[in-house]
Amino acid sequence: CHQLGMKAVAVYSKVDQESLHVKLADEAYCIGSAQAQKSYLHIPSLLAVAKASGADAVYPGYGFLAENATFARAVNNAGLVFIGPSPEAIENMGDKAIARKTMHQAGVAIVPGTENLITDEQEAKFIAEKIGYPVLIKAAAGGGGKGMRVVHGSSELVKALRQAAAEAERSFGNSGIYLEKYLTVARHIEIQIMADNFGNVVYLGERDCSTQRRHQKLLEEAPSPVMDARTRKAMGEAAVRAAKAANYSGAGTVEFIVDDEKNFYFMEMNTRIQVEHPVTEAVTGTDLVETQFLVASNQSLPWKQKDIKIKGWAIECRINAEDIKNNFMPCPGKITRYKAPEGEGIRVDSAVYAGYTVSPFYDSMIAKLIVWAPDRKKAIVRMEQALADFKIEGIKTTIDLQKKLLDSKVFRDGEMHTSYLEKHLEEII
Ligand code: MV4
Repeated sequence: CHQLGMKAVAVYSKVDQESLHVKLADEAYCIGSAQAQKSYLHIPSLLAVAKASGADAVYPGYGFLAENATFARAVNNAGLVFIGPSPEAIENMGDKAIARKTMHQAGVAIVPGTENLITDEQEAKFIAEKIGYPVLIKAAAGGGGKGMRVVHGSSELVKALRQAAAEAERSFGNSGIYLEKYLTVARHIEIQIMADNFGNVVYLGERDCSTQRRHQKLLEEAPSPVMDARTRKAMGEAAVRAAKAANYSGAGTVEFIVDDEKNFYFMEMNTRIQVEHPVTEAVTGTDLVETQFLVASNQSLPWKQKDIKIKGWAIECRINAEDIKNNFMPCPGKITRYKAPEGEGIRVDSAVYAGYTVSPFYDSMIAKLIVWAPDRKKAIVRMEQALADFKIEGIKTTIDLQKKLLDSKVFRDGEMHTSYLEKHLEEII
């Protein structure tokens, strides 16, 4: 905001009074208690602050209400600008079964599976036989791995369908489920796109997010070690078709699952800026958040597709307040020492400082360490040095885990795939 000459108004809950975003903003308002339902998720309080402060626009970031169509609609109806896509685009991409159908119709490859929501168990059984086991049951209202269930053979299918539907109903209030072939040795590669309000869409290359544990990303890199120029163009153009089919505006990410022959299939679209966006900024020389603001103020995109060039290599390590030795349990507490690494090609995005107390109420991510270097080898060395220079005391963090991941043969060889850590994490830590 300050870079664009704008004033920034922050909101915070009672336990976040000492947060960095509160200190950095021009004005800050307390909107309620620690429990997110009573503060960060409470739409009337947020709108009241927007009105009282005279704000023109609302920036949702990547948490809480960032992909909530009801919130986007409420912001627009209050005469403010929601910095993000339209409520309709958020809604249509939020239903993963609708998104799948939209993408298929737009000519984007989808994983073989059911065309519609499952209504008939015998038909589901027939489709599962046809595509071959293992298959994956996904919830229409899920996403990010929530509500997924693997089925290894036809004898398990009917029971799994019933359980999955019941669980989806309980978790999301929507029992809709669908089937896909489960690709076990595959990569999670996502394409960053940016669209303006005039139908222009560009892609900004890919991020490889295959290093995950229980659907939590640990480390991301750009470009992907398995990418080549031809596949990048094909995936980028598919992502642009996806965005156009969704009438999309703003920053978005199209997630693909990519098999070992570089066949790629649409998984879902995230309708927000993502945690790992800095690796894309680093290799494209762009400021995606600034561009979100420009697009929201009805300016056209500052680049054409030919202006986007991928240069060098970037890696992000997520630093979480967690105890790796205790099943990644969140580890809140007071930070007694905090020294972030600095130097050429090093970026730290963080909300904490020495003396800050990490509360147990929210996500455990406390910092993101991003490095850039001319090639992958140099980026890994730079990240190792930066991790060695990152000193956080008083709480347990994922810094040591990140050192071990970087040192692992599978990562060094660029061969991490989505199911790898489910089986081999214990060997690394
Ligand atoms: C898949 C898949 C393989 N086959 N779908 C996970 C998050 C959500 N975006 C979809 N996800 C996946 N969907 C099919 N048909 C693999 C993933 C996946 C994954 C699966 C198991 C363990 C770790 C994973 C990490 C990333 C993606």
